[in-house]
Amino acid sequence: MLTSTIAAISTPAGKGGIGIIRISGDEAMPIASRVFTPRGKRDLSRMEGYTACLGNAHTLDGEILDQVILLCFRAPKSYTGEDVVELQCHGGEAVTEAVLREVIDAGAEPAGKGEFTRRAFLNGRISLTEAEAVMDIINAVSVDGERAAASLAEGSLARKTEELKQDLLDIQTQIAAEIDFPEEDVEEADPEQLIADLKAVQRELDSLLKGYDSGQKMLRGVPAAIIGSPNVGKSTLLNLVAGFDKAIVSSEAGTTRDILEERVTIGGVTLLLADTAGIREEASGEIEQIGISRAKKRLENSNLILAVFDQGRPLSDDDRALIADLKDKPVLAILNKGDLEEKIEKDEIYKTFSHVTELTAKDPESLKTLSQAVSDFLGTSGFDADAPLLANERQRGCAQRARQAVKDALEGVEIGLTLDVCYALLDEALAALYDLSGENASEEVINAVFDRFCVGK
Ligand SMILES: Nc1nc2c(ncn2[C@@H]2O[C@H](COP(=O)(O)OP(=O)(O)OP(=O)(O)O)[C@@H](O)[C@H]2O)c(=O)[nH]1
Ligand SMILES: [Mg+2]
Repeated sequence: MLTSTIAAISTPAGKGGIGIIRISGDEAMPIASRVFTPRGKRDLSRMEGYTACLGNAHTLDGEILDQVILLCFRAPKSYTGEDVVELQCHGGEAVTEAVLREVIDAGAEPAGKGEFTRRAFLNGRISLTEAEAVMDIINAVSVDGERAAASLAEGSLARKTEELKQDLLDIQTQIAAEIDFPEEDVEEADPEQLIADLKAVQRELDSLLKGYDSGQKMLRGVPAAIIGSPNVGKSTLLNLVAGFDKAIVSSEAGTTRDILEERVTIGGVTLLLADTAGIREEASGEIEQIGISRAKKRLENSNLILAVFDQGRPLSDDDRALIADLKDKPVLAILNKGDLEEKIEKDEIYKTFSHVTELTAKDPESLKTLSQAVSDFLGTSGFDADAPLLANERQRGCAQRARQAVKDALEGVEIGLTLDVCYALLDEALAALYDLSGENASEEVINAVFDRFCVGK
């Protein structure tokens, strides 16, 4: 299977300046030479790695398709670790597809999902966590998220995992000496030292796990909704964050009906932010009623709810009903219309919600206040994009297993269990870390990882 030569379009579908066809495998260059003719005299079979060549891509019959640049990478110094040829086409999608078809007819196999990256992993070019990071970069929604994914791809998590494995192996060596040569007091393990070492590893794992949630928010964005009674200024708030007049604003109650969604970046985090219909008991008709039930549904699926209230009037029955509904939800309460004379019962809001911010959505200056409040709420203000990060549930599960085993070992030592029990628990922790980096990951795990990829990566 690994010896076949594969090909796919590696640029996203759609219109773009260039389209890249990537070919990887022993036959990459021989196949490319069947559909590519250099401008000048050049022997492609002797082309060196990291060099480029201008020429024409053509059908096997010689009909010219496009002017392309051929890039040559030689094994093992390529993305996959194999010979790789990339053809950069300048025509549109149709041309790129036509060239790929010829490449396939010339002997390449269509690449499966993530197959280039899978080969990179199987050839030892990258660890499983780095492979996963490749996909996280493709899907990252915010700039900080992208930086975090890039740092993963450079191996920050792989290095951290490596360090932790080494620490555990060192501890095991200490213990093994004690188990194997109980008589010799030269090698005796100091229980204080052992406990301190285990605690240090546990702390590292704790901090990895603790960073998981904020990392996820950075990588994937946070589904968020603006909720409130009619006319409190929800749409004005959406427009403030979006930076343009996305939603209709009017002094009429019940303006917004459909859910309006906008991807916005605020306080470094990307929110998938929805403006919703004002929720009230007495809706004016069927359409508003439908809007309200959509708003309620959206509220359930949001990890951040911006609950808006109007400071310029006392709380209404609708406001109070909403407050009761929102009690145990992830709410950042917004007291809007700070420019008006205060008539609202602020205490009730502050009493119910632990995160409250006061602003004036009409005033662009309020964006700063909101940014700060959002990043405080999400706990992302101190996010370090360069720190090692667990990128997905699979990785989190492995780290969790390792942490549990280390914790058990630590407790074992503290209550005086025999050292071989501790040794076995550390074996378990190590196995979890090996799973994390993919060193002994099963076929099933590897397949699951690469199934999430798209073709061409
Ligand atoms: N004084 C003042 N008026 C505001 C502020 N924010 C919004 N408004 C006004 O409040 C009215 C309602 O604003 P919208 O943004 O349409 O309110 P909404 O909550 O989306 O209303 P519905 O879609 O009907 O539920 C408009 O006349 C806005 O100009 C503010 O900060 N101060
Ligand atoms: Mg509205």
